[in-house]
Amino acid sequence: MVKRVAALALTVGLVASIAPALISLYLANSQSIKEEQHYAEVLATEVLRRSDESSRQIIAAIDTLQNLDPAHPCSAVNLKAMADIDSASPYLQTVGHVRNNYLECSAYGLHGERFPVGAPDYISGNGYATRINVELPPGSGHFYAMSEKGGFAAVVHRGLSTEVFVDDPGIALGSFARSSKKTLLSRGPFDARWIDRLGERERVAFWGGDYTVAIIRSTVGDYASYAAIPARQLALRQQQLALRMVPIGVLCGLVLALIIWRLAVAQSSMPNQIRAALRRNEFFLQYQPLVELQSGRWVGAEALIRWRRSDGEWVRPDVFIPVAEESDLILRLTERVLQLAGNDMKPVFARYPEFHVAINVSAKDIESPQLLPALGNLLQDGAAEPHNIVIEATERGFLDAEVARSRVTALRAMGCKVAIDDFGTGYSSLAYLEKFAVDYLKIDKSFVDTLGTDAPTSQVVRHIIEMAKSLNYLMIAEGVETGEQASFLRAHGVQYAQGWLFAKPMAVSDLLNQLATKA
Ligand code: G
Ligand code: G
Ligand code: MN
Repeated sequence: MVKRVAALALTVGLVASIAPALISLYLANSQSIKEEQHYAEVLATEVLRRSDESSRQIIAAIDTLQNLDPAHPCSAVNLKAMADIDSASPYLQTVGHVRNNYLECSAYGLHGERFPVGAPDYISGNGYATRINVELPPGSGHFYAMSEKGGFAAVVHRGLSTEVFVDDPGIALGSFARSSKKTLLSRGPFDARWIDRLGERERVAFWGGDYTVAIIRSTVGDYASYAAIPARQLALRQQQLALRMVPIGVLCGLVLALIIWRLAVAQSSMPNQIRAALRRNEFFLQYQPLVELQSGRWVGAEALIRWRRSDGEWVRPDVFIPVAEESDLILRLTERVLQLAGNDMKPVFARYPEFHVAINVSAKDIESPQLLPALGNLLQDGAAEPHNIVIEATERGFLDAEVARSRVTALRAMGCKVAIDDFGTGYSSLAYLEKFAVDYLKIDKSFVDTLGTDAPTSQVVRHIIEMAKSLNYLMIAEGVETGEQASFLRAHGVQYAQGWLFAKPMAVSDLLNQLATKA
């Protein structure tokens, strides 16, 4: 029972502690994807800002250049104007004039040997011819991008829009022309399929398999800027976030598991276990014979409750009786004991009509109005006659002398006998002894143990015996283990005894067998 509850609590607890960890891992992952997409958007926004600004300056510069004298594009006046534009446009490397794919002059002046710039890579919808890889001056190893319209051109540094500080050199940044789908200034790999993800939208962010990608459309020109962060960055972010979140999840899980464990333990508390044991019929009785000291005959037996769990474990009465006594469960236990004793003893009384069974009752039973009706049922079933029943109550049962008096009187009026159990160990107010009579006084084992020793309490037995005699009570000595103890008690007029010297508690079948020779 306890093992089953423990196993259940363990299983539920395990699930309860793992689930939050898994959930936090899942949350860490989706949160990481969100954060990563946000970072990609921040980068794409910066690329776009730079692209837009350089586009504006290119457009403004070329617009201004269109006003220059096209017949003498490289005149001194024009060169002066170019230098002015150049110094006013921080994003522009220079401005100049192109004819037949040669840069003839620029803000730097006339180029004696005109610089070849190659054919345009691409011409935009509004007539800008774009070259994205122009070496200036030729052989210098410095490459630029060039936009040209009507022979006038603006030159920008190739890294202008993409030299954004990033924490992973693997991050791809750039812009692409939307109509021609060609990449403009960019660095790192670019996947043409990303363009389709943007479609006609202003911006997108998505997980593209190997990259976390964000794309934002320009409002200045026919292009969009993008940032693509390699998968390893996402994995890294997820790992870091998981390292922070999973322990919290595990902690939540442990707290949850603890709560569940406590609930399970409460559910399996002793009172609940007793209730379950009553339902499952795990209680039964053993009987310890009561011996007449003069003759050695067995004249009765004390019913002692036993609890064997379904898993075979025995629970001692000293463990569960006090718990049952704290709640009203003891009433149900006593009721069960009366039923069991009735069934068990029926064949015994049939063969030995004078034999008796002693039933232990608690203080609560004495106070309860249930006790007499329960006994009445037993007698009505024909299982026993009143004189076959002895009710054993400890002195605690007589604390409320008035209630005890009416109950004991009623029991004896029915014809049952009453015994004071564990005499001398309890509250011993003894006041009740003046108010009503009982039949037996059971001398507690602790006093019997002292017989023949020089313990100071060894004298108590003599006094108890004297008192019982003067009150005309029959005496039962408990826990008799040696022949010397038995001899002493017999010599001092104690009529009955129980103890291992005679017999240990036994099953009713053993009792019936042994009665053949002992009755
Ligand atoms: O022999 P055993 O270990 O069972 O006895 C332990 C204690 O439990 C004894 O004090 C005995 O009186 C008590 N006890 C045994 N059976 C019952 C019972 O049916 N009802 C009550 N109230 N006490 C019992
Ligand atoms: O308090 P009550 O009389 O109900 O308790 C009886 C208890 O004493 C039972 O647990 C029973 O097993 C135990 N018992 C009975 N006889 C002996 C005995 O001779 N020696 C010991 N040690 N215990 C005994
Ligand atoms: Mn008893």
